[in-house]
Amino acid sequence: MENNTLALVEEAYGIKIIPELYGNGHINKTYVTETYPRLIVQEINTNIFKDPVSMMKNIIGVTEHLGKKLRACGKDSDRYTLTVVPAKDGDMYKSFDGKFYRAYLFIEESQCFDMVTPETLRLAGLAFGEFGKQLADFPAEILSETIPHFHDTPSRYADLLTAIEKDAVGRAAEDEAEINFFKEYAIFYGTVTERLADGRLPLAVTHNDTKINNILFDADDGHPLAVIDLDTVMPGSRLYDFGDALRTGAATAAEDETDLSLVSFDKEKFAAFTKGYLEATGDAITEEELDLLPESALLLTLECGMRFLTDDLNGDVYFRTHRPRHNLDRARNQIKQAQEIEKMLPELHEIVNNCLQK
Ligand code: ADP
Ligand code: GN1
Ligand code: MG
Repeated sequence: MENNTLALVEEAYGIKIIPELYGNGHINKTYVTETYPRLIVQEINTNIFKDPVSMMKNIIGVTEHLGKKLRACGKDSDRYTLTVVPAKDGDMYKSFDGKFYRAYLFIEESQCFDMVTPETLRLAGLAFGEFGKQLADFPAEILSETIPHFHDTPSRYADLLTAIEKDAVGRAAEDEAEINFFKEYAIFYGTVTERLADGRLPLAVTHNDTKINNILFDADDGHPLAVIDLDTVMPGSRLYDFGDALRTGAATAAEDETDLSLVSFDKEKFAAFTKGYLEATGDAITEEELDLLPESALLLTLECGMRFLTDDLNGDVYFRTHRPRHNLDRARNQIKQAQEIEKMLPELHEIVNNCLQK
């Protein structure tokens, strides 16, 4: 945030901001206030979220819905869900240069993790499962699609093909091996979208960005507090939430680890998350969804890998990068993880069956 804009944001909220980026998110710019009660202040990435006003409407609707339910059972909604803090004259602050800023109450004494233990992952399964359950009666029709075709994997594949064709920064020849890898899976990409389209899979209000660092845990006892990063809450498939949580939660290395010998998929963590998730979702989950849980981890890993490779080909215009060719490193990492998941699919199905029998 440039200093003159920063001062205006401070004025709009009556706060003082620490002028350093906070957290590990790839999309928005996140800051914390110096003043108490502390707030999280985010500059919304409007290259990605083209309609921030509708997005905030979604978030306010969802957090009020969750907040009401929490308060009804005696829980502190300021701690167990995000709470939007309005600016002096509106839900957000729009700066003179067209940037949008929003604020949330900072959930104190919390922590988030990029890598977790199986027990923490079981709790994350409960938290994401419960999140979906609490939103089952949210009127999906009032939600705007904040990023069209977000988890439409065939459309992500089409984006990759377009990026290869354009070759905007001349990297296509160098990325040939990775490109060929993703081409081999073309018929698999419709696994969820085709079944949503013909009704074999149900639509639900889903989070759509269930990266494991999008849950805040209690710093004291390690229990899940709030599911955060609600920018992509939209109608979708529960398989997106399940698969993406495992893509990150059961990873054996960081998403950008370049020593690929370290990159695999942890079956014990898969089992732990599945146990928690199925306990929370109970009867709401259908047979068809259960049958595809292992494939969803593969699909979401392939999809994210394609998105990283597409961004590398487009010249790093979407995900925040911290070093040259960072997106290519991330894509290679996801390729290795996808290869490992694919080999494990029969065992992962067995794990799901075991969880169902208990
Ligand atoms: P991004 O969309 O860029 O991933 P997030 O909304 O996930 O942004 O926020 C980035 C980081 O900021 C989170 O990973 C978490 O560490 C921290 N964070 C976000 N909201 C809160 C909050 N209300 N209280 C405490 N920390 C938060
Ligand atoms: C982004 O915002 P963040 O860092 O939680 C991205 C996800 C990707 C993820 C990959 C809105 O998530 O879809 O899976 O990076 N969010 C958006 O790390 O594109
Ligand atoms: Mg995030």
